[in-house]
Amino acid sequence: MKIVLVLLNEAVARINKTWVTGLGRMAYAPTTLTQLAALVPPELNANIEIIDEGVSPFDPLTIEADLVGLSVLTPNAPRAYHMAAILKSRGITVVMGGVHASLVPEEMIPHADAVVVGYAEKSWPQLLRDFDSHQLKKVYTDLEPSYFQEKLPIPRFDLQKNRKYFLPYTFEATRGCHNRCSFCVIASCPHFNSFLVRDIDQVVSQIRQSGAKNITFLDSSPTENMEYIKRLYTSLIPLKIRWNSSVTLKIAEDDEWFRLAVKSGCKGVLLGFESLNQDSLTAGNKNFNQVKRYHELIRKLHKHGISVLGCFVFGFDSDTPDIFRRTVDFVIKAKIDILNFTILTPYPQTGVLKQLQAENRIIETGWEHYNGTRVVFQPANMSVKQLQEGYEWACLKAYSAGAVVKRLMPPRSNFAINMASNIYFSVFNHLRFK
Ligand code: B12
Ligand code: SF4
Repeated sequence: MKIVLVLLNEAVARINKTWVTGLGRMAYAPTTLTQLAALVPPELNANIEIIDEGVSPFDPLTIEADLVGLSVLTPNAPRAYHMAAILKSRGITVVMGGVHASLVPEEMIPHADAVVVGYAEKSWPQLLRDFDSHQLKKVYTDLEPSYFQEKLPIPRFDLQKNRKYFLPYTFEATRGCHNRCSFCVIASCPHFNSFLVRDIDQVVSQIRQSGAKNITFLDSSPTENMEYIKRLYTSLIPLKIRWNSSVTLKIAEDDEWFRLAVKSGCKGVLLGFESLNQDSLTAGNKNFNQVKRYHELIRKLHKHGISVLGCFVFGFDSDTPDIFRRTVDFVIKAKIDILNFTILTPYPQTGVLKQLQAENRIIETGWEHYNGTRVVFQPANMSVKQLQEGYEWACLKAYSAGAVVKRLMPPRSNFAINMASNIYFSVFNHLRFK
């Protein structure tokens, strides 16, 4: 049996430049495909191929497979449906899973031979056994995600094009989140919002087995359980690795977090600042972020040799047209190492979507526009054009040569990798917006 697992990425595919995919993602590899590949039952003797569209093209017209598994985030759904039609016309069985499958399974069902809802550690191996015995069902759902605490196989890094990523080794220690930010899919989707932790010995053992010395945790919000995370960091110390992970601003005053993070090899954190408007944070149900503490926290992280990937969202109801200039000025002054700006996007099931629908403010329903770079709703305090143009201006300005130099100089820890990432994102933004 030949199985091909594909992680679609319409952003890279849309640019359609071989050298963009050739360059590779200047960041981490996804973990979805390597994990799904590891779950394929050994008795099926399957030949498995994984394709991350972020770094390799995928052509449904030429791919050879018995079964193609498509991992679908919302902006990729229309392409997934188009590709599924081609694959099915060639007699290839199409299975769809991923966040969009879990948010709106009913939409996906007509396009796929089978849809996997929620996490797939139990359902995916069962689906493959059913396929092998010609008993494929239409929908598979893991109702009890407690298997995350069980022993899981090590991700199949051997199938991944490791050389195409800066950080090929990605892991998970926790899943889900306790918080309920109104714009976040993890918060609103019942399949993903329970906070789960893995057995620390297993996490450590998987990292050790992989032989990786530079890893990334793709957990949504691992610092939700500080007691757990400090035990994890303590167990990472003997591995002598370097690691990156997302965190929330809840770490700000926890000196022990800093001590253990540094001692265990923390080199970078992803921080969802989201906004410089405290009112927007309150409306988004994320007012544990205190804007007045941002500068101090970034300084503290830099002092400890930890780089910051700062995420900001534009288009909250309290945002006025000055938000773009204010944010760019802030990120330069605060010297944030790497930036991710997005436009507020009302993903299925989120509180933001419910509010905008109730107020009749959705102006675009095509999922291909729901990629965080397009305005799909009527903003409250500016026009659609102002939000779209202000967002693109902010991306280009914050990644302009002058701004990059101001943000990264004088050189701090991780200077070379941060500079390389900034150059990549700067070029990527020009391709997207110019
Ligand atoms: C790493 C990551 C990325 C990576 C890789 C994407 C990926 N799918 O792995 C990159 C950088 C490419 C990325 C990009 C984006 N991301 Co992202 N990303 C994440 C993050 C932090 C972790 C994903 C992950 O690895 N989870 C762990 C794995 C094991 O879980 P999983 O992918 O869900 O897979 C499990 C199941 O879903 C299922 N499954 C998944 N696919 C398939 C396929 C088959 C065939 C089967 C059987 C099962 C199956 O089985 C897996 C094992 O249980 C999540 C947050 C989160 N914690 O999920 C956000 C998240 C998925 N991203 C999100 C968003 C918004 C984006 C962007 C639009 C952001 C942006 N504006 O730039 C882009 C879209 C890119 C594009 N245009 O295609 C949203 C999802 C929105 C949505 N409705 O789809 C999330 C949930 C963040 C959030 N809190 O809102 N992202
Ligand atoms: S803290 Fe992060 S992962 Fe948790 S609900 Fe808010 S945005 Fe989502």
